[in-house]
Amino acid sequence: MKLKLMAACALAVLACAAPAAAQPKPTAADAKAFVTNAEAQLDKVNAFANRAQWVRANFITEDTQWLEAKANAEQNELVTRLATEAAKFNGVATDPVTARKLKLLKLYLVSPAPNRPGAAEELAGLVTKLDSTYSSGKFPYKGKPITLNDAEAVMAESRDPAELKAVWEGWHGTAKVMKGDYARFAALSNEGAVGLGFKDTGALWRSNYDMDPDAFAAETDRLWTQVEPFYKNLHCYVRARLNEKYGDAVQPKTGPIRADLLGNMWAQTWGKIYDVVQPKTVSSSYNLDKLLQDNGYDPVKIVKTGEGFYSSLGYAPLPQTFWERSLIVRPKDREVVCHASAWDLDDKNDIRIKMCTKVDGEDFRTVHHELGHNYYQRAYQAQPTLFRNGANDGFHEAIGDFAALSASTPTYLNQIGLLQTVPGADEDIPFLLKMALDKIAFLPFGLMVDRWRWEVFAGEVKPEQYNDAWWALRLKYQGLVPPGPRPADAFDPGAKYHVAGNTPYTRYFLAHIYQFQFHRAACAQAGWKGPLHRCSVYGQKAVGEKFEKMMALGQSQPWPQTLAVFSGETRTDASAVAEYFKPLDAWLKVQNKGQQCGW
Ligand code: X8Z
Ligand code: ZN
Repeated sequence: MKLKLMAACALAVLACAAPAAAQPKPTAADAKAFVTNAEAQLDKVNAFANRAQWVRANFITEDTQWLEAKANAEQNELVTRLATEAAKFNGVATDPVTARKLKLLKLYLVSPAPNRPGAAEELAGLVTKLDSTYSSGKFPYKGKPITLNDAEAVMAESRDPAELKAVWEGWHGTAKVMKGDYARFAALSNEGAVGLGFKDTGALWRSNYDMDPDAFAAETDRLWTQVEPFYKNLHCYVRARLNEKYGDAVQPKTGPIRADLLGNMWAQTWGKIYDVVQPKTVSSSYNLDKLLQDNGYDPVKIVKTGEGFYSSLGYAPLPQTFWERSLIVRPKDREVVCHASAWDLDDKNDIRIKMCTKVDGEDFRTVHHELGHNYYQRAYQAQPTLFRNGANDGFHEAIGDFAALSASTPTYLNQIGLLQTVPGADEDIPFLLKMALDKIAFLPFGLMVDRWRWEVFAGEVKPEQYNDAWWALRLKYQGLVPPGPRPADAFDPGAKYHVAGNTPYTRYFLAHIYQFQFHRAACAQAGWKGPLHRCSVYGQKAVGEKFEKMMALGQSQPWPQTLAVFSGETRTDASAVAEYFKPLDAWLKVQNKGQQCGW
């Protein structure tokens, strides 16, 4: 009995006060040995968990959910135990690499489990179930059940407000079954975060940016202030055009925009309604959706084209196994997680993507986005386990978007034979408007998703307030309202993948700023003298080489130093966003004359 207690104490150092006096003080060498051993254990548990996750995401069944939850629980238990044990080196003067690894160990899990029997299993079970429920969500429409993909196509293409409202409400209704599980999941995740010394799960997430968590929150406020005026100009312009199209009864001239009119289920990108809001005086001579379709592109050809862009920067081709093992098209015969993702199964060369690719401009860009994750994973492969990650998670999301900024230019589309004639400067405004409908419209959404979760994890928003708090933030940041009153049992946050799938979201807000910083730095390196939005670094091997140097560093040092390696800058800075969109902002201000902007 006594022995058993001792063993339990050794595993849970923090919970046991008594044995401390008897133990010799750990040394720096002990700390180094500890992290080396921890990394070996992580490699082992991850190899199994990665496979289980891949299989569940590609074949959602009762059994694969069971297997994934078991693997994730084991991974979670191991990491939580290691992170707890790491505390015994607090105050030990370790070398800087070991010190960083000890810190990263505590930040490794998105949702650590409470350190008590059964908790990791319960948490992992909820995480798998929420993600699977979202991914297999369907609702009846015109007499048959439709998937999110079908619903998204209606949101993008329909211009009938009644139809948009019905489909929007149908999809959002699928999330209400998740509310109870989400509340339980949040409580467990918080208990785990507190066990590791964080205030709550939100504080854990905010601690992963090489600065104090409160300073990071303030940093996101600062960045939002930099871009908010531009978002408001875009909102104002788009609202006026929607009002012209749909009339006062559907979209009033003043106040917020109806969330189902913007071409996207979450109103996070608005590019699909370019036809509704396009400039009246000058039109765009091409439509990327149409170019891809007319030129016989299929999903695999889009991925090959994406690979071609990265090859032009000097990167080695994707391995043969990428093509054999990736999921590129939605299978008809089974449930899968269609939300796009990029995987590294073995930290060697087994990289893959998994997405239900459509042949359109949106997925042309998403393919570049996903491949960016894969090229990053490959670049930092030689780093030790705990450094095999993005400099921060915003970097990971920005790599592929940076590539897509060049790959979206008419110059590039012409170089790869998609576009016959490169339009002149007279088409700058249509081009920039299309880009802003995706990149600028996204910014407040990129911010508000985690503002909501930060409030939930901090206990400021209780389960009965989940939906109202969500819409308060949707209104505050995005200036949006739902198409009609929401039912009392609605759980609209759960209708967004990253909430159901427990993926932090501030990373995308950051990425929407970093990608323009990378782009500006890359164009300067390439000697580009023209406007930023017309620059493409396709084929610029020297740029690729320098970018690779940054990527290869992974998470081995604080991100500001890593940013400096490529761009010479040490801060996140939206001035590159402003520079890229400057001509459009000026144009929007003229269009908005006489309007009462804001909401
Ligand atoms: O989730 C993604 C990627 C996978 S990491 C497709 N994105 C966010 C979203 O879809 O909500 C990319 C941009 C924002
Ligand atoms: Zn991504």
